[in-house]
Amino acid sequence: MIIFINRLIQWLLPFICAVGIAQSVQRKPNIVLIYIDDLGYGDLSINGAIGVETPNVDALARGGINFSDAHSPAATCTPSRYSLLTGEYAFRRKAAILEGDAPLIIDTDKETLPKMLKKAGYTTGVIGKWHLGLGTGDVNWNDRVAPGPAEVGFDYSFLIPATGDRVPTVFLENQRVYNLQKDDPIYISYDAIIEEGYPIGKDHPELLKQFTDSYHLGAVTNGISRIGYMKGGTQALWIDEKLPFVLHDKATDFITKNKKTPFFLYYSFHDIHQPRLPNQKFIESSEMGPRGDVIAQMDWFVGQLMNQLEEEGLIENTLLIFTSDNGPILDDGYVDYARALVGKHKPAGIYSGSKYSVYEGGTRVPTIIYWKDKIKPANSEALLSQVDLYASLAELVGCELDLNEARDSQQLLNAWLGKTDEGRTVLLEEAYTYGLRKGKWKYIKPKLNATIPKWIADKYVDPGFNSGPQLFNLITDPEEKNNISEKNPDLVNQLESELQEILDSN
Ligand code: NG6
Ligand code: CA
Repeated sequence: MIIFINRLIQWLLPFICAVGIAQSVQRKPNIVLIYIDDLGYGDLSINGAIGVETPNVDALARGGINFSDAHSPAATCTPSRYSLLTGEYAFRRKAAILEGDAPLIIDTDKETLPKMLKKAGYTTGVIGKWHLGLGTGDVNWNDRVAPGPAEVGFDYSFLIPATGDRVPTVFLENQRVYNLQKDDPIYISYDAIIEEGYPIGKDHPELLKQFTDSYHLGAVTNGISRIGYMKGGTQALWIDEKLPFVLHDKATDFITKNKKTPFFLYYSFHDIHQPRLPNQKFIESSEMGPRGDVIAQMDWFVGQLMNQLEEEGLIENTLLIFTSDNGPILDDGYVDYARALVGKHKPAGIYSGSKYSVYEGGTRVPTIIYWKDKIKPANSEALLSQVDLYASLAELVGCELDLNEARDSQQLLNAWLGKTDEGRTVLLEEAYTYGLRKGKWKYIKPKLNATIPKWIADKYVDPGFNSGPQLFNLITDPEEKNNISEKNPDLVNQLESELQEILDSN
């Protein structure tokens, strides 16, 4: 009987959400998710940045909820985005940073955040960085590239396929290369150098605007050498310094075209990821060199988007979420003097670690919810993960989830809207190993004899990698400096088994 009822509910769900819309078209808010790349907790002036001003984002934080303990699901991009869009922990899919020719890692029959919102009557769009793979392997970039965003629930897409530092350095609009000329087809490779392809940085340092480490020495386009090799598509190549303007135009078009229906815009910035090449307008707009300048650039574009929402009369009916996909990183491949010029600025605020790290700095990211006149401005210490946005937004739009849908996503809408400080009781942090937050405790699972990719080992290893278990009391030691695991063996065992239970669940 129960199975029958479940099936019936499952079958009826699209209709249930649809009836919801028919009754309340006007009341469903637009949802704009501004997803910044590699922005650290401390990189906003409202959170203590030194040497760069972020007046536009600060205004959102002052007029909305500014969270101090909200987390990206993981300490790198692909796993965080996988969790955000599926409501599932990334370890279930073994999600890790993908190359630019990797297949799509979201199964097309899986429920996703945009599919759920579509059922609730939303028009959905993704603009900006994707980095979840495309196609099924061996992609032909001269044809429609599928499966991709459309197959996982986006009505419109305009993508940076992977990262700014990976080929192909072209946009895809609705899964076709933007501005591709038929007589100049595109080929890319991550293994072998392509004959007659773009010159490579390894052999042509004289072509480079910004020097790089030994990992980004492939195809040179627009004076920047990237990871991977590429040939063709000359007219389609993006110009890094203009990239945010292109994304902004596409985002504003999407909003204008869809303002009559509720829309969901996943606006995924390239800033402040490497390579950091601010537009001329923003050069020296900070005291920190390119990394600070692209923070200022990002802030300006957020302000421009808010102006548009205001001008189009959409601001009162738009829920805005501003956050980042992982913690900050200074030097991550290109010589832009981020480390040398950081001065007193602390990209992760008081927290230890950075992007790639299981310490708080890896996942505790700036998080702001803004909804003009609908929420009371406040600061919130609620413990939250972006994996929870799925179930929480489903609640907001009146969509009931199927039993197996978004299984790791907790419905915490009241915490996101600042009505309570009660968030999660337990939070999983995914990085090269796992962290578990519970109450005041932070436990870090040991990862002994780990094979660490050489580039991580070279630069980013946290003290404590390959060490034993670590336990911190975040109330007295938010900086995770004092490992108290040896004094608390029972607690360590208990947290280890709770963490293992999550990892073993399937
Ligand atoms: C790493 C790149 C780094 C950056 C990162 C992805 C090397 C040595 N480093 O592999 O530059 O592109 O991937 O960043 O290759 S993320 O924010 O998309 O996760
Ligand atoms: Ca990132």
